[in-house]
This record gives sequence, C-alpha cells and structure tokens, in this order.
Amino acid sequence: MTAAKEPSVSVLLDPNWAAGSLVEDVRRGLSQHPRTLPPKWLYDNRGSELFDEITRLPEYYPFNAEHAILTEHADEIVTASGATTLVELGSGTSEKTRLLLDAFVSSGQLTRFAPVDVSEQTLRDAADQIAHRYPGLEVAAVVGDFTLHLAHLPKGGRRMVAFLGGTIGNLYLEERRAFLGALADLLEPGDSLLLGTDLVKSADRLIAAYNDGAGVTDEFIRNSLVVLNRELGADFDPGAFSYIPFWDPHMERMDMRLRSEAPQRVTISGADMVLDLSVGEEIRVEISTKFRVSKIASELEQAGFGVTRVWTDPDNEFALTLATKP
Ligand code: AVJ
Repeated sequence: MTAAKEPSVSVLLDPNWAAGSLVEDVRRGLSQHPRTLPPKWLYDNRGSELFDEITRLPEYYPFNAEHAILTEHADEIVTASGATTLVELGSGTSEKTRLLLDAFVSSGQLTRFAPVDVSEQTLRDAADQIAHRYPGLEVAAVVGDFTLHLAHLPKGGRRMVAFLGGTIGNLYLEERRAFLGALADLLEPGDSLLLGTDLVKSADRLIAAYNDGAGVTDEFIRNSLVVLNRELGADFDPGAFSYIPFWDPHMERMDMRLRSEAPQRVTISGADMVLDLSVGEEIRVEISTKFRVSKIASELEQAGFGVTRVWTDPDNEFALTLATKP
C-alpha cells in the first residue's frame, strides 16, 4: 500500500473577492439591461452548500441523469480518453467525479487529478477526501476561475479536462466560444474534453428543476445579494426581492432573476455604485442554457475539437460528449 500523499493547493484567486474581479463584474453587470450578476459569485461557502443541497432535490434531474451516464459508461470514457491526468473544472465537491476516478484507478492509467474551483473551502475538503480515498494519486488542486486561469492547468501526460454538471450552460454563446477556443488552443493533440450538457426538454420539467418546492434554489439565487452585502459592503435587503425563474424558448435557456418588490435604493459602497430599482425591476443572476446534441457538436468543432463520442442517459435528458484535440 502506498500512503496517501497530501494534496497540493495553488491559490490563483485573491481570497479577498472584492480586491479581484468581483468589483468589475458587478459594475459592468449591474449597469447592463437587464441588470446581470455573473453566476460564479454564487459559490461562496454558503452558496456551495446550497448547490450541494440542490443536487439532492428530487426535481433537480441533471445531477441524477449525469450520474446515471457515468455509472453506466465511466469505463468506456476512461478507455476512450487514454488520459493519465484528469483535470476537473468547476469541480465543487467532485462527487460524481469519483465514478470517473474509480474507473481510472481500476484501469491503472491515471497518475494525477487536478480539480479547479472558485470555492476554496469546498475544494480543499474535496481534495483531502480524494487524496485519502485514492492513495498513490497525485492531487493538485487549483483555486481559480476556469474562464481566467486555463493557462495554469497542469501540463504533461495525456490530459482529459472534465467540465461536468452542465456548468457550460451558465456561459453566454460568446463566452462559450471564447472558453472552448482557449481550451482547445492550450490542449495538446490527443488531450480531450469531457463536456456535460443538459438537453432541451419540456418547459414544465425545466422550470420545476429550478423552482423546487423546498425553496433551496430560491435561497441559492438570493444568496448572490448576501455575497454582495458581505464582500462589497452593499445594503441589499434580500427579502425585498422575489425569485423569478423562467424558460426562454427562443434562447433555449433557463433565466433566473430576482425582482425588486418595491422601489428601492441600494448602495454598493465597495463598487462605488448606487442603484435605484423600480418596482418589478429584475436582476438576472444566472442563465442555464440547454443544448441539442447537434449544437454541442458544432460549437466544439468550431472551437477546434473533434467529437469522439456522445453518451446520453436512457431518458435523453443529459449528454456527455468526449471531444478530442486533433
Ligand atoms: C451548476 C451551473 C450546472 O445551471 O443547473 C442549479 C446551477 N442553478 N440550480 C445549473 C444551478 C440553479 C447549475 N450548474
């Protein structure tokens, strides 16, 4: 038996969010129409806990659908990738990744796991657990933003970059294009991307998944205001907003907003902003784009990947695509 190695953790994100890109993001986003907050700032410690709770909600099918694909096909994915290093972007608790790691470990081909996430505590906990569960595996965690810190991903070996959960759906088309293009540029021939995407389905099922009966998603989205209050000394009253999730059939995406229930003035001192919100005015906190298999393939090919294989769950709710750098 090899003893568990301590995971290494590199911190690329300033632990003081207000000193980093949060201020810029907030200034830019809140002066747009509709006013917008980038979803990555949802994942403070509380937000990461709430998201973890979301994955256990009966209505939140994407987690279970992707889990089913990995349970069924992890061995094929591992073999098709031929990877010796697994990088995971937006790894969170890396819960589903264990299915991949199990298959990798039994194949004997994996030597290194590099999870990347903005939430430092969640990442440290996940890295510790994984290092203990897979002794002999080198765990090199990165506290960073996958849209900014791609150049710092570990190099060498054959890499598979897993980007699971449908998180790519949080990005707008232009952002997806930039992200996939940058990723394709820095990968070496033979490296691959395992991309999880939620698929277009009935509006009822989608809305239920983002408007759960227990109100966890509402609290998760509302937590964005708590983050701004704490990090930027803002004075949002989260209770003065209501949570409005809706399906945009034209853009084929869920759109999650907070609506001001009263005329209110909000001061965000750390961003030097005063917002006058009218009754009914909305702040978009997150989008979650849903895909068709043909659209995934064309976006990947435009970025410079070749599609190696696509797996879906039996109900066709979710897809995992393995795309390879030629
Ligand atoms: C983590 C981005 C994949 O879009 O489904 C869940 C986040 N937001 N419920 C998603 C989320 C509200 C989730 N992703």
